[in-house]
Amino acid sequence: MFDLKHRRVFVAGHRGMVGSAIVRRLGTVDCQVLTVPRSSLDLTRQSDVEDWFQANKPDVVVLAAAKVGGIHANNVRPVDFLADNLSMELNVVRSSFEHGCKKLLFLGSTCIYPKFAKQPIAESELLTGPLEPTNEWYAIAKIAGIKLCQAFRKQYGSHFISAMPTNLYGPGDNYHPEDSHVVAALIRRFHEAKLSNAEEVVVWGTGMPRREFLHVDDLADACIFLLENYSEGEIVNIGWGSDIAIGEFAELIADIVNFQGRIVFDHSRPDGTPRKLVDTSRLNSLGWHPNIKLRKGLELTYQDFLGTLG
Ligand code: GFB
Repeated sequence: MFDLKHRRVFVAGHRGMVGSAIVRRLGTVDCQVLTVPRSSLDLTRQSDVEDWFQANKPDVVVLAAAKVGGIHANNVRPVDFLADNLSMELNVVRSSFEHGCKKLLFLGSTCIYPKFAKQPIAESELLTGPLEPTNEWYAIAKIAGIKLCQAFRKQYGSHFISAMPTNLYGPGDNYHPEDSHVVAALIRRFHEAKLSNAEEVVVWGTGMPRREFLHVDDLADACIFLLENYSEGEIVNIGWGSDIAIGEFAELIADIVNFQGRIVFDHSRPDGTPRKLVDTSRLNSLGWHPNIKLRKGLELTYQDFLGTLG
């Protein structure tokens, strides 16, 4: 058991969907949360990161900062997804070590697993086969982050851990029509179609791929649980436990938004990984389980989206 009480906890990436959920969850813990806006600290700049750690010396670091995006953004901006993520990881993890951080949580993604990994995907599937091409740049950066944490543990005994969340959604998501992940993209598209009385909504790909979705508040709760209860080198999957086909998911969003027209599929857009349901038995056996059911979580997220419209 690692006690977060009275610790200085740095959440890198606190403005993002994941980082902001972790800051909210840390609000229930008696600790001091440290954040720094991107305008004051660019995590891709090594010497600036070193100076910030020298001045602030956090006890605990959560690395939630990352260049993220949906299937299209990953596919068309490989340099950003590989280079920015590698720089942030190296700078933050190494500075954490050099300035006496006692516990670090690195957040990866389930796209680190091979495209055709055995389902549900156990942590042991890492590096057993080729990656999905649309997100291999991001996946390689995240695999490097995992290995970096494991290297510090092996060489110096650092308590650096890594968690692999499944596809996430929730308040604070990026609702950009092209760059977002599927949940935010479809909430926006179905909502706009309803307002304009459109007859149909286009969903990318065949509708056949399956995705597992976890509400970001569940993810944040799992992160705090792992910080407090886990300190092994092996990565830990964080997921909901079941998945849904994108076609069926689109119908669910249409229902929540109350769009009554047709759904059509654009086969010229990529499907990506056919399926990536994770095996969460490692996390479940430690005693953690998710709470927020998909429909309820999506209804809350739709409310969050409406709030962004002003
Ligand atoms: O959420 P998404 O972009 O992430 O796409 P990935 C999930 C599935 O939804 C894919 C389909 O099969 C998409 O083709 N989809 C349908 C759409 N309509 C849309 C749409 O309007 N927008 C989007 N974005 N998708 C990302 C990786 O993969 O997942 C990242 O590229 C990361 O590296 C992230 O791992 C969690 O699950 O395909």
